[in-house]
Amino acid sequence: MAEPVDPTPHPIPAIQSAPRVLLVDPYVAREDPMERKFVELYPSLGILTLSGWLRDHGIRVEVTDLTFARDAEPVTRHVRTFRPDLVGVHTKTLTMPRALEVAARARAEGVPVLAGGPDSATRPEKYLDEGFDAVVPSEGESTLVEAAKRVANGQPLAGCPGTVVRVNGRTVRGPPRPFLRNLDELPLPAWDLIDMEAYLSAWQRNTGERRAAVLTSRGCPFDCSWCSKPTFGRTYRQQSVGRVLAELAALHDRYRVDYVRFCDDVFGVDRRWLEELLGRMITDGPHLRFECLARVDLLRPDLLDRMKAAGLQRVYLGVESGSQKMLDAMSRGTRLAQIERVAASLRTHKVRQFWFLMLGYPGETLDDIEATLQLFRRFSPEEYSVSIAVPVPGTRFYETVKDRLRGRARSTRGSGGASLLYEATYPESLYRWQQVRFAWEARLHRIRERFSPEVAERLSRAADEIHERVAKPVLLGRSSGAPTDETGVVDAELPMVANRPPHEDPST
Ligand code: B12
Ligand code: SF4
Repeated sequence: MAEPVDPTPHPIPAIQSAPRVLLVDPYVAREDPMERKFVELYPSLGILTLSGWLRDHGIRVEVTDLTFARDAEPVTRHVRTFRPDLVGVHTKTLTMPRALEVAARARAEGVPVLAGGPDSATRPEKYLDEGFDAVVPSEGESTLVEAAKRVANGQPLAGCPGTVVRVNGRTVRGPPRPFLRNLDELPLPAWDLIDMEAYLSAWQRNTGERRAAVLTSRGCPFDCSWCSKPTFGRTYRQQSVGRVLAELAALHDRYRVDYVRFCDDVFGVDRRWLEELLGRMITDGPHLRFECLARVDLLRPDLLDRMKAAGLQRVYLGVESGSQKMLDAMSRGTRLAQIERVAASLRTHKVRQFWFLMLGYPGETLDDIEATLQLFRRFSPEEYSVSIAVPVPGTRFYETVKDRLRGRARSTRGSGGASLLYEATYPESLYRWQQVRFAWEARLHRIRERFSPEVAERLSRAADEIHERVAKPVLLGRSSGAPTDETGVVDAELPMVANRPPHEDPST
């Protein structure tokens, strides 16, 4: 296989008439309460890849990354100095208020604004209502090049393939734009346009490692019923091993990166591809430590040996439930036996495991939740997140429960998973209580490891007793005197689980 040529750095074409685009990541870390507790800072790969692509296509591009800023003021300054033809904003549900502010600032300077990214892809109308000139609800590279040229040439955006715009109050969708077929055409992310050192030294201070994010594929071929895949849908495209190694080498050589998070929805869908990558990482380097999201049906024990040898430190696993019935209901396509085998094998290989668990999916009974807790107890993952199922528009899960939505405002963290958004089998307080049981179980595990297994065992039994004799009857409304919520079911005030969901969805 031919090695792809490292396409960066790209000299900016010295043509004065080249269209100018300013891309903005509106995420301000200091405003994010999660970020104060846990470091999980990576620059947006969407912004960086788009930037590299635009440069390759003769467009002058700069980036305002608000991650380390105090507010959105740098946007105004940057628009005034750079004088772009177009401002493009990356959107997530969490950052919508800031994205709207960025749009207002750009418009105040007379510059049209485009939105792209997962939140605007799910609800483009909202962004158009709030002052954006267009939304790009899918893969952005080619669409942004065409949009920039149109704007610079004074042509309308209406009808541009891959866009959604308003014309005389009507929402007009341009024809769909085909996905890029060959992901090796993508340039390396334009790391030089942001302050990479700020990210890397934040990681270094907190973990001793210089960590960066890498994406080797786009999309996911699986079909879990609650998973929302707004931008890339069910398509699946993979970069070549050579292209991935070129990116790893560039991060290592230019930025002294020594730890990589593979951000693919599912890392290593293609077994042969993964084998080749691991082999080359082991023999040729760069020798980096890494973490990834994986599916239990793909992580075979012999593969784990190779992954460990290549530097694997941590795996995120979408375990979801300890009940086969629920895994089937979610169309996970995984078996309990696979979860058990992988969890045991990761322990043997001394690879940290982060489990994603979900409560409250339709059809789940208390016995199913108990089965999940027992599985959790048996394998005691080092890290976990247990969320309450979030019906995201566009998913089969959403379609199933859309007549039972509780009409709550969307959580600003997107699929927050901390509250119940539809009328499920049990009251929200029951799920919150179950989350507390998982948190308690995780603490007991630490006691078991550090102090005394006997004490942990006794506390574990006591917790089960409290659940059976007190919590369950109270929360299911079988005792009087407890406050009830709007559905008439008992709703006790329960603490939130204090673990971090670094990611709710997709959770493989
Ligand atoms: C890696 C990742 C992370 C990493 C890195 C985050 C980062 N800085 O980008 C970490 C773990 C830190 C993270 C954190 C969070 N994440 Co996250 N993350 C992802 C993941 C798996 C990949 C993102 C990625 O790199 N994609 C690859 C790039 C190339 O795609 P892209 O960003 O979508 O960009 C393309 C298009 O959208 C479009 N585009 C994007 N922006 C723009 C702008 C313009 C102008 C245009 C024209 C086009 C355009 O073109 C791009 C190239 O084709 C996605 C799932 C996914 N498959 O996308 C979730 C995802 C983006 N995360 C999500 C969430 C909820 C979060 C958190 C809020 C979770 C939490 N509990 O804290 C935080 C937010 C933190 C933050 N900084 O914003 C949700 C967002 C849902 C939503 N509606 O907002 C997603 C979609 C997962 C999901 N399905 O729920 N995340
Ligand atoms: S949850 Fe993971 S495996 Fe399932 S469809 Fe979503 S991205 Fe794919």
